[in-house]
Amino acid sequence: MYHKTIKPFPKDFLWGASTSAYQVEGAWNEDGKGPSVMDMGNHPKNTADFKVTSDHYHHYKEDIALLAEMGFKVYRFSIAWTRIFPNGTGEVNQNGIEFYNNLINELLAHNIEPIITMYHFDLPQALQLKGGWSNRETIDAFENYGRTLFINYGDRVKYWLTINEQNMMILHGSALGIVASDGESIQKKLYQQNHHMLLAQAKVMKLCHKMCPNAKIGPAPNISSIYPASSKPEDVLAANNWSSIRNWLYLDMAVLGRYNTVAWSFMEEKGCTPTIESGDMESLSGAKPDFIAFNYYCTATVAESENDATDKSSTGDQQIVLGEPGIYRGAINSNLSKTEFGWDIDPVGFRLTLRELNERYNLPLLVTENGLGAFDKLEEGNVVNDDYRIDFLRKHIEQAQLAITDGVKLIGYCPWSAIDLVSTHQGFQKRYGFVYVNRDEFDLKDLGRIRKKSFYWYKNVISTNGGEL
Ligand code: BGP
Repeated sequence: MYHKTIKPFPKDFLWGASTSAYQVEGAWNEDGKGPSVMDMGNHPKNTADFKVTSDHYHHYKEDIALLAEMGFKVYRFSIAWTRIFPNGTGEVNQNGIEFYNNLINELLAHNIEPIITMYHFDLPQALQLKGGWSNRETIDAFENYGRTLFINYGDRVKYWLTINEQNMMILHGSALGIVASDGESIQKKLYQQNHHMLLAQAKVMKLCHKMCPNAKIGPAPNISSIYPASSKPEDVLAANNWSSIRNWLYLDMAVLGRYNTVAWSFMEEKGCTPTIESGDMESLSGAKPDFIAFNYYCTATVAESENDATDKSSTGDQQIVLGEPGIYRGAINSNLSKTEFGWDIDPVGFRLTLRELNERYNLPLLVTENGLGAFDKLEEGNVVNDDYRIDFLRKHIEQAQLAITDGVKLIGYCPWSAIDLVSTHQGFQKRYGFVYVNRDEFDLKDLGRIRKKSFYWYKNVISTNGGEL
């Protein structure tokens, strides 16, 4: 649709950017922090580990000053569960409580609203050893952790996100370093874990509304529109299959309190429907989010499954689609270019995704990740000319504005990432930030902070409220 007049971004639009604790903080075993599954060395050995990362734990004041300089209205970060509860449950670690108190206060002192992700892939290792999300006790541990966060930070924090990319943890756990492959029963196990995470999320949303009536809470999956490889009806059906399994399974439950029917029939077909205990469905339908936060990197394109041994399962990368035997297979979209890391670039697909979410759920939307991973180069005179990132973000923000003009209730945009940090499985060489962190894969150098060209560009975007892109 071509619009004669493009609507401006709303006056109170939440411009900012995102990080996650295990990828940015470092200080992995300091001040009483317990180990998380991410600290247990699951990352590929030729990439940086998560021990020091960007050392934000020791640089947070300097980092927040930089975010303030860009004019951020919000900053989306995650709390490391293991700083609050080193063992996932039990005794609270006061040093951890204090670190996030300081972080939140520092942000507010700079007029930046915190948006907190409660859990971003880094499950406490102590819980993992007791079965992790397969164990229903982890649901209670998450609720207890949520309660502790609301008690300590609920007086100042208005925006909460429950679980980052639950769908990617279930579909691509090994790419994220969080699930060991475990033979044939793995899918059954994963969808049971998924059910428990959905329950944990519902409980925490309910609790948040009870304890912090002025705060808002929502899920934060990775959502993308799915294209059929052709107009062949079987391809279109395959796209519908993948969308139900990848997207709507998670959001239908979070928003509508029910299992998506196609996703359920997929689980039946694969013999991996979860065991649902009495009271579970009431808990799930009794909680409602205030908004939907979602991460968008690119669309996916799929074709009809061949239903033979040539169908492959997706594993290696959270954005590269291979397929699901008997359900769909990944296809190449020749209309799209790719990033240096092989991810499709699709700004128009971003507008489509926003529209689909808006139509399906009619809730305010918050973009909590979107961005370009690239091999940035620090050039002479300490400059980083990341014009490719500016181009990527500009095109996506343009499409976000068109989506707003289409009628989508978009409340904010937080690209990935505020500053450079360690990628999920491709180390420090894959950079996303507005701020360059001076270290290499293994050489920590001085960890200095250097403003990239995109830093100045984004500052102007924010100060003109998207008027100048
Ligand atoms: C999302 C995660 C982030 C982040 C981002 C970029 O899946 O929520 O934690 O890292 O993707 O991915 P990567 O680091 O693999 O490039």
